[in-house]
Amino acid sequence: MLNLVLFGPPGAGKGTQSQKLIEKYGLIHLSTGDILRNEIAQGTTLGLEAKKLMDDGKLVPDEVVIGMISNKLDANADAKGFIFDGFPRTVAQAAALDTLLEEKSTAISGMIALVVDDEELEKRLLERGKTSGRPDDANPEIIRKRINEYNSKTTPVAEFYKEQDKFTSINGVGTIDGIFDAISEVIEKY
Ligand code: B4P
Repeated sequence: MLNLVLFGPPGAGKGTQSQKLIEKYGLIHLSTGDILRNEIAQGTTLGLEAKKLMDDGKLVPDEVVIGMISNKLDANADAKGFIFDGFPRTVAQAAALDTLLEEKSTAISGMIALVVDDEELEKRLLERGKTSGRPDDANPEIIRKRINEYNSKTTPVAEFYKEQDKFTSINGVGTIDGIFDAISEVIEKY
């Protein structure tokens, strides 16, 4: 089973690359951002709570996203593998994911981190904000808050996978196809 964690700051291209990877490798795409936005669109209690935090650039509580991922793993028991996009975003989420996968007699194959500088991230997110309708992409202050949340709470997740010898970083600035080729090269080695 191929279980990939695609890692990087907001706007690094995780969602963009995931779309190409699911086509090539036939994996199930689990994006906690997409699942949360779907809850918001449906107006669920969870969605309403999450919206307040997301619109303010903050992370949603660990137990909420861990529960969502657990449900998705159960619902896709016969999958060839998964791409985890935007999850885990904290060390607690990473530890919980290890436990959930162990219960299913599988594990993370590797984490691939996309490295992109802050200036480029801000540019991409503001550009997407013109058409996405996402409140968290609409203003520079919220975008900087998201990048700060990433730096304080999410960067330690890379250490978690480095300790397991499962970490690779690649340059996330360049053409979408060029970055995709670099990711594919890493995956072929798993
Ligand atoms: P996410 O939905 O994960 O959003 P993201 O970080 O903005 O996305 P991504 O990196 O995938 O960017 P994309 O490819 O689209 O999270 C949103 C919010 O949800 C979080 O702030 C948090 O509140 C909450 N949340 C989600 N998961 C959580 C968790 N596990 N725990 C707690 N809270 C959680 O790329 C961005 C733009 O760049 C696009 O417009 C794209 O076209 C462009 N782009 C991509 N690659 C490019 C390239 N190579 N060159 C130029 N532009 C490129």
